[in-house]
Amino acid sequence: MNDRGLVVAVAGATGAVGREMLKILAARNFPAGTVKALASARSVGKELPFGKDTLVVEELTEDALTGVDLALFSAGGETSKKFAPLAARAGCTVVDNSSAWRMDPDVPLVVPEVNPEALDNHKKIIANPNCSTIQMVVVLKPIFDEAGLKRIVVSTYQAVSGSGQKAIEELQEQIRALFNMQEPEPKVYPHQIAFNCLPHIDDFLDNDYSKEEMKMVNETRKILGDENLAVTATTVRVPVFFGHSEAVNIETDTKLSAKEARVLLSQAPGITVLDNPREKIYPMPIHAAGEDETFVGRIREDISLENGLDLWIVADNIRKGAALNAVQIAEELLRRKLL
Ligand code: 25A
Ligand code: L14
Repeated sequence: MNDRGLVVAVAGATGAVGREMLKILAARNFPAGTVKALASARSVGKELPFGKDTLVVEELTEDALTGVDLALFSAGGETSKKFAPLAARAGCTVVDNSSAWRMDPDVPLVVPEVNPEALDNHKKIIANPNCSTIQMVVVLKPIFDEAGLKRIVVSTYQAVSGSGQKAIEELQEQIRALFNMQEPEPKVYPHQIAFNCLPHIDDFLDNDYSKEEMKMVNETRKILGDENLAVTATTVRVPVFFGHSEAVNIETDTKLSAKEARVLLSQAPGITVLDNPREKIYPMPIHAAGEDETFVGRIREDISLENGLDLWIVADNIRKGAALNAVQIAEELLRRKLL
C-alpha cells in the first residue's frame, strides 16, 4: 500500500483474460491507487487501455512485484508456479487464474457466490477455478443446498477464447481461408476448428479423460466441499468465439421439480433464468458474451430418472469464467478485510 492506496498488478495483461481484467477493474471502480500491467519481455512497452488512462506494459519480474498488494495472474501455469510464491513471500496477495495451484490443499478455490468463506484462511495465494467449473457451480450450488447432489453428468461446448488470443485469431483465419477455397491451417488446435467440434481440451490422461474433464470433476468437488460427489464430464471445443455452454444432467438426493428449480435459481445470486422454450427463449453464447451473469434454461425433469434434472448453462468464459470472477474474489477479500 502506498500513500495513494492499494497497488494492484495484472500479470499476463496483454492476453485475452488480462485485458478483460483491466477493463473490469476500471468499470467496477476497484479501489486501486496504482494499477500495473505486467507481461513477458515480448510485450514490454506495449500500451493497454485502463479506463480513461493508458498503461505501459512492464516485464513480470520479482522486482516488478515489489510493493504490489494484489496481483491478478493470467499468464499460464508455468508463470504462476514461478512467480506466485515469490509474490506471496513479498507480501502480495495473488489471485491466480491458471490451473497451477487449484488443487493445492493450502489454496482456496473460490467462486464468490458459492464458497466465499473459503477465503478466510488464505495464505496469500487464491485460485480462480476453471471457466467451465465456475459457471456450473454457480447454478448447482442452490440446488445442492436445497436437495443435495448425488451425481453430475456434464457435456461442454467451449468457445475458442478459452485458449487465448491466438486461438481467437485461428478461428477467424480458418473461416476466412475456407471461404476463399484455401486449406485451413491448424496451429493452436490439433485439427481444423472452423465448422467442426473437437472432443479434446487440454491433454489426455491415463484414464482416457482429458485434463479439462478432470479439472471439472476435481474442482467441483473441492468448491462444493463434497469429495464423494460423482461427477463425469465430456469437454468439447466448438467454433464459437465467446461464451461456454454446458448440458448438465444431475441426480439430486431429494425430489426437486423443474418448477421448484426455476424459482430457486431465479432467486440465487449471479444467475439469470431464461427458460421459455415455446417462445424460443433459452440461453445462447451470442447473448451471454459481454455479460456478467450465468444464464440457465431448458430446465426439465429427466424422464429416465427418479430425482433427475436437465439444465443448459451458458456464461461468458472470459468474464465470469476468468476475469470477472478474479475481480469478484478481490472485492470479497476487501469486504472481509483480508487484503
Ligand atoms: O497454463 P494454463 O493455465 O493452462 O494457461 C495457458 C494459457 O491459457 C490462457 C492464457 O492465454 C494462458 O497463457 N488462460 C489461462 N487461464 C485462463 C482462463 N481461466 C486462460 N484463458 C481463459 N480462461 P492468453 O493468451 O489469454 O494470455 C497469455 C498471457 O500470458 C502472458 N505471458 C505468457 N508468458 C509469460 C507471460 N507473462 C509474463 N511472463 C511470462 N513468462 C502473455 O503475454 C499474455 O499476456 P505475452 O507478452 O507473452 O504475449 C503478448 C502477446 O503475444 C502473443 N504471443 C504469445 N506467445 C507468443 C506470442 N506472439 C508470438 N510468439 C509467441 N510465442 C499473445 O497472444 C499476446 O497477444
Ligand atoms: O484451466 O478453453 O483455466 O483452452 C485454460 C484453457 C480452461 C480452458 C483453465 C481453454 C483452462 C481453457
